[in-house]
Amino acid sequence: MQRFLKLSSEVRDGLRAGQPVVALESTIIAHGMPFPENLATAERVESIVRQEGAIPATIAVIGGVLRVGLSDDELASFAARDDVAKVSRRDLALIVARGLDGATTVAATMIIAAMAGIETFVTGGIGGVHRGAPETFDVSADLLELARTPVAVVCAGAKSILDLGLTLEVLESHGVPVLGFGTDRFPAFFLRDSGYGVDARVDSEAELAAIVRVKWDLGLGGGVVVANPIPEPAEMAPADVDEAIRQAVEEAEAAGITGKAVTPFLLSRIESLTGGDSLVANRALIENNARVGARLAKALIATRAS
Ligand code: PSU
Ligand code: MN
Repeated sequence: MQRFLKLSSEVRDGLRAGQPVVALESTIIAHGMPFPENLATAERVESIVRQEGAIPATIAVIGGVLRVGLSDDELASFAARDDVAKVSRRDLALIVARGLDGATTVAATMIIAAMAGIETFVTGGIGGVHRGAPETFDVSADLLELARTPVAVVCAGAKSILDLGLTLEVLESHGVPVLGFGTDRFPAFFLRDSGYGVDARVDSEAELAAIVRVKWDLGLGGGVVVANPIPEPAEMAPADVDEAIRQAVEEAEAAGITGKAVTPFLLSRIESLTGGDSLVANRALIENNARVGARLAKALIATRAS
């Protein structure tokens, strides 16, 4: 598989030298946030990871090559273009075989991070079980990837465009630990508490790293969800979030949106329906995740040495 994979020289040298590296996804850039806020956020996240002493590795498919670590121009191009495919596990072979460009979801980013030897991945929110899934079967491939691919995913939980109760049930079925960072509540992206609990509250990056390392050393494999709530000052009003999500879900159903188009449709409608508010919150939570992720990557390196 190494023939399909290309690491930037910074990422390659860093991994060889045992430095902490943090994977970042590109679907959030190409399909999760509007231009130019997506580019500003992606650049800011990379710079926070650096400030914390880790190397950022944004992951995407370019010309059919699995790329780990993008140049500034490549990042800017993914942010500005509107013709980049959304690539999850099932799309990877097709996009690579045809030599196309693709933005990687949480699932596809985990796969490529693991190929490259990166253990920590920072994003905003993971995909999950959609509302109405008992009828539609719409369950994000992110959850199945978390079940099988050994990467720790730092996120602010998931948006309640999803059925978060069912999402947590599926994670449990597949043996994916959901660790609350400094909280015993599962966060709902814009909100610090979804109404559901986590498996365990963990208060330091060192303990997160210890749990993740033991999971892999036990041979259990698979991912871990590190659920890091949005900082309090950036939290949105629950009533505003609930109403925007209710309306967005209703519009998606009325418009007959299905498959991989569902999540991008809902995200963009929520942005419009909440005005600029959701974007400000989005940015605050992912920057917060970048800080925790970089520290977790460092702590994971320390557990290797011992
Ligand atoms: N949720 C968000 N923002 C995002 C996504 C999800 O709050 O940008 C993106 C991520 O890339 C995630 C993908 O992996 O959507 C999930 O898509 P789907 O539901 O089609 O599996
Ligand atoms: Mn889906």
